[in-house]
Amino acid sequence: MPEQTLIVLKPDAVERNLIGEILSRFEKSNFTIVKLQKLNYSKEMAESFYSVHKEKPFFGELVSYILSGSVVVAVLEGENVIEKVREINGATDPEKATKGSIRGDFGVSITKNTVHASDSPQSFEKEVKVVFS
Ligand code: FUP
Repeated sequence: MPEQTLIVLKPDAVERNLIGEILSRFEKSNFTIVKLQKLNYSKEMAESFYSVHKEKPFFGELVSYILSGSVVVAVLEGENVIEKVREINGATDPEKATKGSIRGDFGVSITKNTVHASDSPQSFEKEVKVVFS
């Protein structure tokens, strides 16, 4: 059964014209782009999207960063896509991400880490409703 995940190309990716480069990595890994849109989060969307991190010290910074510019959101589909896309993205902190991963190659900092991907089917269901509703 093909699985789906949600990815977000964050403001640092969009500002540096990395949309094509990043999407092509997912396509070359044989994942299908099912939905694709450029948009700006509202404050309500951002707080809901990141609600699992509400109590974390970095929550405010996370929300204000995702509101700082346009993003590209996409639904990707394929075998084991949730786990595979998180491998392609690399570790949360670009300094720890391997070279060849998206965050390893393009990440600026732990906040400006270029890309988001759902970490479970439950997260995907929640996140897709926030960005495609
Ligand atoms: P990930 O699933 O790899 O995106 O990482 P997390 O769910 O752990 O974190 C979500 C977002 O919070 C990350 F994209 C970056 C941000 N973050 C910080 O800004 N500081 C931290 O110490 C940890 C995460």
